[in-house]
Amino acid sequence: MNKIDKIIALPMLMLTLFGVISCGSSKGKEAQNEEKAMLIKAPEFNADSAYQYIKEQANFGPRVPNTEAHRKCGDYIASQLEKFGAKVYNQNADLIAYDGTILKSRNIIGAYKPESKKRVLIAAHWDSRPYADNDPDEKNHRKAILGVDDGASGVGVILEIARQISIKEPEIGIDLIMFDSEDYGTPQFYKGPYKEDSWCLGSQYWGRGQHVEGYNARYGILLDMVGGKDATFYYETYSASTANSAMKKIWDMAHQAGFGAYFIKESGQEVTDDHVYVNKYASIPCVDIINYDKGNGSFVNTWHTVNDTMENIDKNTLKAVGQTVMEVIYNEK
Ligand code: AHN
Ligand code: ZN
Repeated sequence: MNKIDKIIALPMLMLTLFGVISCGSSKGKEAQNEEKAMLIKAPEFNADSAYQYIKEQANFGPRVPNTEAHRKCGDYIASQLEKFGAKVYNQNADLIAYDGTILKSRNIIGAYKPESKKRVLIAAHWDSRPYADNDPDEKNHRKAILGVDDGASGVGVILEIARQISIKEPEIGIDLIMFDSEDYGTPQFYKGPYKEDSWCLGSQYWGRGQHVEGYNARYGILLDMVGGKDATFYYETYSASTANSAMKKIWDMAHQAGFGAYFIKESGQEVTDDHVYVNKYASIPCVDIINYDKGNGSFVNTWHTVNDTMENIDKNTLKAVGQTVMEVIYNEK
């Protein structure tokens, strides 16, 4: 080999070596692309339809337990699930609030392929908070909130998923769980004795005894505040530590489906929400998709205020969440 050949050979060798090395990791890329191509495309989630289901809930007024609006909305949700061909279960229970009030509660469950052992559950809470205790105006603190983003948005997305399932079922069984009495937790103004676990009463009840004996699911997906404009969903830290693989799967799917602007791959905050009790009591890993404003270190500014109304619902967000969840469940085998 003469000198000039050596000058060429060395970089060639390096290129080859580098080629081999990068091939090693880019084989993963190719395989990844193949996997992507193998993904089943879920049916098109219709955000207009989800929006309509949110509005219908809001039209009842605040769905605070022990009120007429609450009873009527419960019937509405159950009848929608029935209309979309689900097997409907009602879990009625008297649950005790932070101040001793007995809440006539109703968890509503819509099951598809109830005989299948392969299941995923999707949940939201359907009640709305009796207090706007985060409102900047103190005079509003004892007023009930309309709970459009906080409550109705998750149920609206779930009802649209039910409608989609009624047209074309995914391969696995799905349980759509509407938890009651999530948002009757101790208000900020309360001066009485402290009571533990005052939030998420419906999911605590369900976690301690499911709607069918021997119930199990691979994992759960909880939708909470999924309708706000420019919502950002971070890795909620309880989900990250107890349901990490399901969580990653959801966020990866969101990015593949083009909704990466909503599903941020960074850790957020820990939230005491229904997913905690699904995991803690029923031992089912559960992921919370919840809008969190990381810049402000808080939920959106309409949260637990009298401004949690239809004006703040954005169909693009409903689409991002609804389509992502559908892509996830239609790709389960
Ligand atoms: C607490 O504020 C303790 N948990 C938030 C869970 C929640 C309330 N989601 C909606 N409303
Ligand atoms: Zn709330």
